Amino acid sequence: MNTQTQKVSGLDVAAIRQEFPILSEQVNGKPLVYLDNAATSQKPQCVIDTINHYYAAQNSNVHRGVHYLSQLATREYEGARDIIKKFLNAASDKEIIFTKGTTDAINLVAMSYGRKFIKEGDEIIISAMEHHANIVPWQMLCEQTGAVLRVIPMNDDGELLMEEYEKLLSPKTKIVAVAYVSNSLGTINPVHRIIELAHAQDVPVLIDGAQSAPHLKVDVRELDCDFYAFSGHKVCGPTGIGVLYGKQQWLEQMPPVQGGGDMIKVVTFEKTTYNDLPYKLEAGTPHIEGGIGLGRAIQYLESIGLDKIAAYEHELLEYATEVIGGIKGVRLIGTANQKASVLSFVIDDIHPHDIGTILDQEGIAVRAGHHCAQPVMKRFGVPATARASFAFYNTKEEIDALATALQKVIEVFG
Ligand code: C6P
Repeated sequence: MNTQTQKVSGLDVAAIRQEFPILSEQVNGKPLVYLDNAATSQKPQCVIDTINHYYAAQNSNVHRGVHYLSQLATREYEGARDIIKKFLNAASDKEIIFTKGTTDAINLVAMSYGRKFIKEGDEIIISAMEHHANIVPWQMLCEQTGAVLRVIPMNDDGELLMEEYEKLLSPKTKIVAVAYVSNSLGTINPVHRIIELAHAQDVPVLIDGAQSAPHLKVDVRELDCDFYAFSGHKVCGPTGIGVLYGKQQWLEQMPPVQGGGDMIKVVTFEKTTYNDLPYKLEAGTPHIEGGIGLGRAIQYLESIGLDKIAAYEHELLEYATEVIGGIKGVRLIGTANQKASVLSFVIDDIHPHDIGTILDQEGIAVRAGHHCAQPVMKRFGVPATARASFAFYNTKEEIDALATALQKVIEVFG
């Protein structure tokens, strides 16, 4: 362990690593070096235990039973909602909608807000660096309604051209949807300014928080975003659970997209009245242990401190930029001034899949591909990139291991 690293950030990374059982695994006879955190984070023992405990001692359906277990499960599940509300500093539990993840949350807004408020000729603004999850649902909405998708361009460093954004905003704009942090470039977008400019024209803003939630402290009221979406599995929680935060004033007006149990008050064959928020937008038996596990994951992150996590990961990113970016033949894709946790790169003519395969032989996990951001690859004229993405349990030694393995890649293909 690099003691300098520990001292500057105030994190005891060696102790933190002990809490993640998977980090002790061997891969191809080498210690696992997990640098694919933007795809999904690893899980600490406390989250694994919470899920085990749920099935061992609490399992029951929620919001339905008068019996002990149902009330217990409901209390735990709603307790998790409250943890998330406080984590985001939302005004009310009614503003926290459990979803399957970021994708599901954005689709919910596109299909519900979209159906209600977006008509033919209206415009939806997204950015050039969006994940497919923040492109395709809006395209589908455009196909259904005749609305038009407008895209904020970016420069060669992977920074949004804000003056172009200002030009795109118009009375036709009905929503702006942008990522806080790009998964393929690592850019931290100026979301405060994006929201301010949109609100000046009464346009609501959805922030895709999939890559910001694990790394940046977000206060939705200070940010003043209208919607904020994130995934549990990227914040040390389980897969299949995520959150849509929405301002109550919007959620109240939004029709349900799915009908079924839990989202109703009264059903007759003639007419159904819908439940209050948040249940109106949560049809069916939810992912109960997912919600509870996510609550535990957020408590865990908060016990470390998002500010400390951000500072330490920033050190890791700076170190990796220097060490990996300094290797002859490596070209970094995404060199924005403000970045978080993601280092995307290509090496001369070596295909990123070959890079990923050789790194895997060394026990190093990175993602190689288009990262579900094909328009970004097109913008930078590459078919794919290799991407190392860091979490607070990574170390500078692991970045050194990556650098050594990349030298091997270059030797093999060079
Ligand atoms: N990005 C990556 O490797 P889901 O799959 O719903 O949990 O998250 C979708 C999503 C939306 N927006 C951004 C900015 C994202 O990064 C992701 C997920 C992963 O980059 C898997 S493709």
